[in-house]
Amino acid sequence: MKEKTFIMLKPDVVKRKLIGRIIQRFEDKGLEILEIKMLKIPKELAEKLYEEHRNRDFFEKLINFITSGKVVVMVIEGERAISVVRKMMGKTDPLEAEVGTIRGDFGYSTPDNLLHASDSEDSAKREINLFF
Ligand code: FUP
Repeated sequence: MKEKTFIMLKPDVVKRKLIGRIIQRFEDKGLEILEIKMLKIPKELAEKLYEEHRNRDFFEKLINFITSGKVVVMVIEGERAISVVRKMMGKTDPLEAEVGTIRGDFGYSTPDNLLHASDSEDSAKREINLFF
């Protein structure tokens, strides 16, 4: 069944000029980009996106990073897109992420771990509605 998922390329991707190479991977895989835009996220919106982490010790650092520069947000569609994109993204900590995943190939630290992608149908709906 076709699914839509929400992806955000974080400020490290924009600063490191990796936007094209990362989007290329999704297109090469056969996923379709339905929506795309670039923006600097207001603090309140960043806090909403990451509200499940509000009480974690890394929350402030995460919000500061996400609002430190422009991000690219996308809606991507494809067969089982949510889990396919999560697999392509790799584990949260790029040092743990498998080689061949985006975080495994391009990342070396957190919270600048390149991208965010929805982890369930409910979060995909919620996150798409926050940005589009
Ligand atoms: P993920 O779904 O892989 O992006 O991971 P989480 O939703 O668990 O975490 C969201 C973001 O919080 C991560 F991308 C980076 C940051 N984070 C940390 O900085 N330290 C942690 O221990 C966990 C998450």
